[in-house]
Amino acid sequence: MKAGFIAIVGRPNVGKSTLINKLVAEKVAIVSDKAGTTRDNIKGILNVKDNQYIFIDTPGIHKPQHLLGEYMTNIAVNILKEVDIILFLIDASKAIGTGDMFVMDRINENSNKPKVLLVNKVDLISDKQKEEKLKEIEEKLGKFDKIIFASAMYSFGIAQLLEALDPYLEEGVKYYPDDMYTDMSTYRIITEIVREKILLKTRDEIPHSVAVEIIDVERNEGKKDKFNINIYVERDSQKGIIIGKNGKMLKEIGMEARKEIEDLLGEKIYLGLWVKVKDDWRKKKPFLKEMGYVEEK
Ligand SMILES: Nc1nc2c(ncn2[C@@H]2O[C@H](COP(=O)(O)OP(=O)(O)OP(=O)(O)O)[C@@H](O)[C@H]2O)c(=O)[nH]1
Ligand SMILES: [Mg+2]
Repeated sequence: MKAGFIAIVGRPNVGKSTLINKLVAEKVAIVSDKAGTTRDNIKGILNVKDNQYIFIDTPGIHKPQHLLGEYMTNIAVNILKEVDIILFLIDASKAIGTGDMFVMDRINENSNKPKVLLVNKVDLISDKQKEEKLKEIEEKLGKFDKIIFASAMYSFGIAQLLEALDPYLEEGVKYYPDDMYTDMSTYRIITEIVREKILLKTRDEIPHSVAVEIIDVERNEGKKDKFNINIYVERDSQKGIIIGKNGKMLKEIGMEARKEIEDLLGEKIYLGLWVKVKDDWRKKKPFLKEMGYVEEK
């Protein structure tokens, strides 16, 4: 038996959540094209023969602009101190920039554990660009214990990644039962599914201004359960956009989310979505706490 905790870190939008979902072959983390999608540390557990890989997806590390951003970056940075292996993701299709170097600095400050660099989105670059990328990595980021080229989206490089991590797992331990693949509760996954549908349909500030909470579940004998869910935004104008003309947008969000939640639960449900305004909630600690976005000490 061997096991290890592996933090998947990197700047926003490099594909961390896409990778963890591919690794555990389940959707544990939501994915979108908007930077800042993930707000929690999320475990994805993979058992291969006698190896247990415990991956931790993290929010993109960035220079925060408000309390929510601070929470997101802090939990991603703090987990660096606790894991056995650091898996640092960069985007192959973009030049290595200050955002990546900012993450590298946080890694070096907080961990002396093995560091594996995963160059993701290689489907977007040529073989020649791969060679150039290696030089750029050495110049801007320095040395790594291993470097892997992969495409989380196309499941390319996954086997090589598991092989690269194998020597760094700790002998003689196992932390989770075989059938457990995440630490996310079903309710948390449900609110994240709703948030994902909103992220995929909105732009500018809206994706960042949305929080989702389950208010209650009405259970009636012989009828479908009804999940009442609040969607919080920061201003009235955002509420209008999410509801849409004649409620069209909210209806679409509801339909898409409901289908996915039904697949997850294996039963039909009603979904009641309610849009509420909480002015500037991303800057307000009590509300962040209510949403679970405050670090437990
Ligand atoms: N072409 C390509 N796109 C990818 C790949 N992996 C992820 N993406 C896309 O990149 C975008 C961001 O993916 P996420 O997995 O949400 O990125 P993340 O690093 O978790 O982002 P944050 O949670 O915001 O930090 C999405 O549009 C993905 O579909 C890949 O291997 N190739
Ligand atoms: Mg993510």
